[in-house]
Amino acid sequence: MQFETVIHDGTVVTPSETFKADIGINGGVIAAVAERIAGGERRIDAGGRLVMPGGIEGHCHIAQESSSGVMAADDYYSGSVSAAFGGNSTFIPFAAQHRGQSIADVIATYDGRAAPNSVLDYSYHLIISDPSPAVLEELPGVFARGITSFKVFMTYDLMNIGDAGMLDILTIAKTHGALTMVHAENNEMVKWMNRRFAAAGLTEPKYHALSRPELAEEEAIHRAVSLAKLVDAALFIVHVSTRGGAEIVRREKLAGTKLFAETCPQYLALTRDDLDRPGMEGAKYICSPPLRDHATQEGLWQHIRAGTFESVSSDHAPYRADATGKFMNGADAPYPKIANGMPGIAMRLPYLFSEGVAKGRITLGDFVRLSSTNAARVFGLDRKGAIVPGFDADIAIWNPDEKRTVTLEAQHDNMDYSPFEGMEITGWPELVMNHGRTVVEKGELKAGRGDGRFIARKPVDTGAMPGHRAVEFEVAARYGKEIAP
Ligand code: DUC
Ligand code: ZN
Ligand code: ZN
Ligand code: ZN
Repeated sequence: MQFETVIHDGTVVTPSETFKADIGINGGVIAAVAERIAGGERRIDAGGRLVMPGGIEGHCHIAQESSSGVMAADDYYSGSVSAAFGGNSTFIPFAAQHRGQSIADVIATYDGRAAPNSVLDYSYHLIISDPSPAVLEELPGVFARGITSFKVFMTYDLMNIGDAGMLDILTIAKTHGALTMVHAENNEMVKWMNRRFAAAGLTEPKYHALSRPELAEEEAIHRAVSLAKLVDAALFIVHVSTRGGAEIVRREKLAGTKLFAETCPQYLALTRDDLDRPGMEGAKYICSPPLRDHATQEGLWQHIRAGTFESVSSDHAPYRADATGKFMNGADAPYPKIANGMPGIAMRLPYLFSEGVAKGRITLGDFVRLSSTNAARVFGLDRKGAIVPGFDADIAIWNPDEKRTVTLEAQHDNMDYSPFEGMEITGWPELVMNHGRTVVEKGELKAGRGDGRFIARKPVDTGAMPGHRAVEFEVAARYGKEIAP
């Protein structure tokens, strides 16, 4: 067989195995994985390198207006370029409904933003902020288009849909095999804390963290899980930031609840002390749920190792530290009026590799699962997330020994700061491929605006519970190997 591209002499990583192999690629698809593959119109030398499935970024805010009207600094071009430089082949940003808007209008808007601009394959999670009867009627058409997940909020007055709204959506999702994602924080607790701090004149950025206590997340996660169980629907808890919340997820999964969850690098790398930097510097570290403490970081790593989380996602929410973003309401705005979120789409995988794999906290197989395979499985990308024949050639070639100090310039996004600036990283992606196209190679962008494709996703596969084990079996089965149960 003749191949368009052959990646040779690399070390291939799957969730369950690491082995030397060559990869043959034709028509954007992995056509062969074998010990030696000769020929190839293009031969890519991966000697001394790790060859892994390209990252799948399952949580990022691209070309999205927040409910208070702040536009993300990254559009589908800069967002996808930054993701690619960070080792991702595919991403799934949000298409966000504002109240009163029809879903058809939302999807058309995001198609217009994404299709002409994305250098990577993409899909959307639909954010629903207004589950009116007319909107609920539109949802089956959205699933039919291959948008099989959406996010709802339990916090923010302009987003929170209430328990009954969540039950309506969970019920429809269950009928169609869609996955409901939830931002879980108790809105009333946060608002009550905000009023108390405002009355006492405590409005600097550091009070943001205190205003959104761990209990607000833990209570909401417990409630969200209870609502999902009431109607027997699958649920995905986004950006878990507390040990208590993670413990609820772990317990429920062990009991067989159809539950998935993620955490994010910022909760592993930073603490609420970063909000107390001089002047208004702390505003750069305002995100929700907020940064916690060192004990939480350690606890979240333990949960990562224990399999509590399917994925580690960036929650890239890029608001510049100027009047277009963080300081939209003035340079001295009180913390409730500062945009929530921080950038990190390019740092998710280097950080996870460096602090996880290079420091011995997780295995290479864990890295592949957390960065790619599980997101593909959970979000219905049935031809992505693993290096197996028949799958898309979405591949990242990593130099596990490369050392870098993080700089803003290396992010390739439209931001004016990086919360990871100055960190020392071991391991970096050198070449990123999407559907057989080289997107990034040796620090250079090789793909063009609009080269990425919209990917229609499959329904959520709750038969894959608890997730990564099923993926291991599937990958092993394709290679004709056995894994002990
Ligand atoms: N939730 C997110 O998922 N991202 C940014 C801000 C928020 O509240
Ligand atoms: Zn959120
Ligand atoms: Zn987010
Ligand atoms: Zn496992």
